[in-house]
Amino acid sequence: MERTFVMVKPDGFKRGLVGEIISRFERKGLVLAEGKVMTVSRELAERHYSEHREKPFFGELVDFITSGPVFAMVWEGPDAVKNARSIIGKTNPADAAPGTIRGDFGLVVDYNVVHGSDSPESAEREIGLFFGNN
Ligand code: 3AN
Repeated sequence: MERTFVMVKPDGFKRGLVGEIISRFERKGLVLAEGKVMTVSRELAERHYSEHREKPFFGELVDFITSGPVFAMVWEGPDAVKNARSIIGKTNPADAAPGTIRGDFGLVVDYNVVHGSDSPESAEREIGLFFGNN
């Protein structure tokens, strides 16, 4: 059994997509282990996105993720990280297949609706950041 971290970003939250997104993970068979509405502090955002610190879009990424409420979740199941990413779709919604969350609800990479961990190691790191190490 594996865990992954998924977050409905401020654009998805504002658009009322939390229920739709939860439903897609449940239909796939993953199990919701944690979930909460929260506002991400700049400190948490900078730690969460530390791998992108040198990228030109880092400032905008931090501004965006701290701009309003998000819905943070932990999902469990076999291959949870890969299964969650296949439900979410490619980073750029323009490349994401229809039927994926980003393919169905996203338009541009800056506002791509949802985040999902990219490896089991990132998942544990991100779960620790957002939920503490429980
Ligand atoms: P993913 O969220 O699919 O794992 P990452 O980790 O490469 O993708 O990127 C983290 C976030 O940074 C993305 N969700 C997206 O919002 C933003 N991002 C990635 N690439 C770009 C880009 N070229 N321009 C603007 N924002 C980007």
